[in-house]
Amino acid sequence: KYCPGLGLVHKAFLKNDAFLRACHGQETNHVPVWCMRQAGRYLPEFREFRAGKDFFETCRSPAACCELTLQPLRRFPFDAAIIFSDILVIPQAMGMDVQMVAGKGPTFPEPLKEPEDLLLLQPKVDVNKELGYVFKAITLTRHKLDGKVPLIGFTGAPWTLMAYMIEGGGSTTHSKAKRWLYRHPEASHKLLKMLTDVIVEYLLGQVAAGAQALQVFESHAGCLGPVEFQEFSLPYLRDIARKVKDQLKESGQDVPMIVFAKDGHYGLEDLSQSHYEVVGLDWTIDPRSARERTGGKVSLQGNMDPCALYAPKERISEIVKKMLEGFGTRGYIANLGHGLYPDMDPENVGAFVEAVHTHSRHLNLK
Ligand code: 1CP
Repeated sequence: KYCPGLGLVHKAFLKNDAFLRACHGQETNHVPVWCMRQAGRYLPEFREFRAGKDFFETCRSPAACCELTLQPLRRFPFDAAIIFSDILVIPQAMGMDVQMVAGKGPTFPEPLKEPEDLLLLQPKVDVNKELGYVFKAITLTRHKLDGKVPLIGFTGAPWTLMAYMIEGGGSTTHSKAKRWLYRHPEASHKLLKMLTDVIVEYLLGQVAAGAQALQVFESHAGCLGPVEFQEFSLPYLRDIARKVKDQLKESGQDVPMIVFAKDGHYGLEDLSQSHYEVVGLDWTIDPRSARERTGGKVSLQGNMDPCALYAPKERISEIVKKMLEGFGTRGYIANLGHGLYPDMDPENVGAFVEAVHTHSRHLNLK
């Protein structure tokens, strides 16, 4: 297979394909595991590397992104790497200013306020020009990984990105963004469509650069209800998967896609029929009921409460065992129900990974 920027790559070069096999529901010796935010502030080497550097400057440096992606893999036997970047690089590529403010998180000095503001966005984004730095980071990281584990690329989903672009940062209610859904439904769809177009190109660019799986983060599904989800989130999630897959099929590529709609399990049945191989779950759903509701149609990923990592190691091991028994070891990727927090003990992250590997090997022998 030829990928631009990658030269000749071959599947056989992958030394650990457990994650990709699990995405496709195939048997594995152990359940693969990775963590959302596995590159992050809970690691002293991350804090040291990032110290004094602007967050989005770091995102724009392929060498820095590569280093930060690899850091957690030097410590733990994770079964996948996720490229270090952020979902908010897309609003930036569309012409918006986004800054990372210490203690506050991502901030848009000039968020979208009214539908007229859509005219301020780039109508046609050249992803190679605006986001080529992410593609370079992916290619470099893929080379440096040398087939150790697969590399996951990612994007924010349209509704989640729209919410940030209107709220101007994090929010508990998302009332400014939801105001658009109820007051300006047409403009909302226009924005969601613009985002979808960029996202499709962005994901295809990530695959061309070497990403071996793709995760779509609908982090703000939880502030929508089932009706709004049906209208403003699901159709775009489907569109993204279908368009990316159609394009990849043409070049004979098969790249599994994961959809993670946090707090959106009211939509679980629909998500399991949205052309994604894997549905990611937060911790508010029981593994067995998630399996039932998705009818064995997809692989599942998740969903230990991140806060369980504050428990003593023996307790983590018990929680993991129960989770594995609930999901079963086939078509399953262990993860947390959301990202790691900065105050988590790296040792407990290691205990989590080890528990997944040990218990799942054991369960597979039964
Ligand atoms: O200085 C720092 O280190 C800031 C912390 C940080 C990090 C490590 C931010 C700010 N982003 C990231 C990297 C990041 N972001 C990754 C790296 C890969 C990995 O997982 O190891 C990923 C996948 C993201 C994706 C992301 N960014 C999401 C989706 C996942 C989720 O958490 O739901 C979201 C919502 C963001 C926005 C964002 N970026 C950063 C923060 C603190 C936030 C959340 C802000 C908020 O809503 O309050």
